[in-house]
Amino acid sequence: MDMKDFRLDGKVALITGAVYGIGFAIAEAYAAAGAKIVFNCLSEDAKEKALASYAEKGIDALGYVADVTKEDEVQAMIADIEEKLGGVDILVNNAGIIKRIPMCEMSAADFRAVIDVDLNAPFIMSKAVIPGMIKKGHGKIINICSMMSELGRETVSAYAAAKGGLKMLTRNICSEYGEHNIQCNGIGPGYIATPQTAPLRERQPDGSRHPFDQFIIAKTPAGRWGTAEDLQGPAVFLASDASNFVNGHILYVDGGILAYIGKQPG
Ligand code: NAP
Ligand code: GCO
Repeated sequence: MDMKDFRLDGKVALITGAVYGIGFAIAEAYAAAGAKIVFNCLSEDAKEKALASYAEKGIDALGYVADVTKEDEVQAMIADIEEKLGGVDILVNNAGIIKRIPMCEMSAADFRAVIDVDLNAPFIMSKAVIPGMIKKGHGKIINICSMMSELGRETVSAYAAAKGGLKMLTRNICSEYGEHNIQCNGIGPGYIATPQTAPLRERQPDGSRHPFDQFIIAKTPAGRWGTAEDLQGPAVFLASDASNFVNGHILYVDGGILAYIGKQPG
């Protein structure tokens, strides 16, 4: 066992939606491990802001404006990466949205929008990079799943359906392309303090913690929300040669939520 197996030197890593939050933290860790960072986002403004954020960290990232749900934009981005950098070695399907609406009040359009970004897009992205990975003789695809890949809760029907589907897409890519030395695994973060969960942590008018914030603290053996940095080590492991015989696995990084019935109230 050589510790260099945990390095990413010489690898090109594309992390979708990596302008802040979990994606940005994963990109930071990959850069520290030696990878060339590539990201996409939805606007020139977001790209410029992200490039500045990366530069502040000493990371010379390559950014694209590309909507992960638009196959033509994705194909053009991947073709340009192949021309400029020789293709993608590591893909992290990180870009995602959530719409917290009771199912019977949710429009079909809203349901489809969540499925489009959180499930259809990882299919589009993976389909775009796998041919190049086959030519290279190796590849890593990491899908950012969720507690909702295993559990439901009120108001997140579309998100849970998407993340449950993403778990099975992960296993199917493993099944279909493992023979090409492509490993496809998932990371299932617990409740992480990012802009996506900010509404669940807002202080109440009386200054008390949000009820959901208190609920998550009681449900998490670690007794805290996760940080994007908590995901960095697992993400580097799954992108590195150290995990070449790990395939089709969802690595839950949740502080123990899935193992725990929850703290007794009072
Ligand atoms: P976030 O703060 O909402 O960031 C998501 C990023 O994805 C944003 O930059 C967003 O762009 C981008 N994005 C959305 N739709 C896109 C599209 N069509 N094309 C390109 N980029 C797009 O989310 P996060 O908390 O960092 O979560 C990142 C991933 O982890 C998501 O897949 C999420 O479901 C998953 N996750 C999060 C948690 C958590 O507790 N935070 C836990 C488990 C799993 P804009 O900035 O333009 O909106
Ligand atoms: C929610 C949260 C969660 C987290 C994450 C948990 O409303 O329940 O947004 O879904 O984002 O997916 O793993």
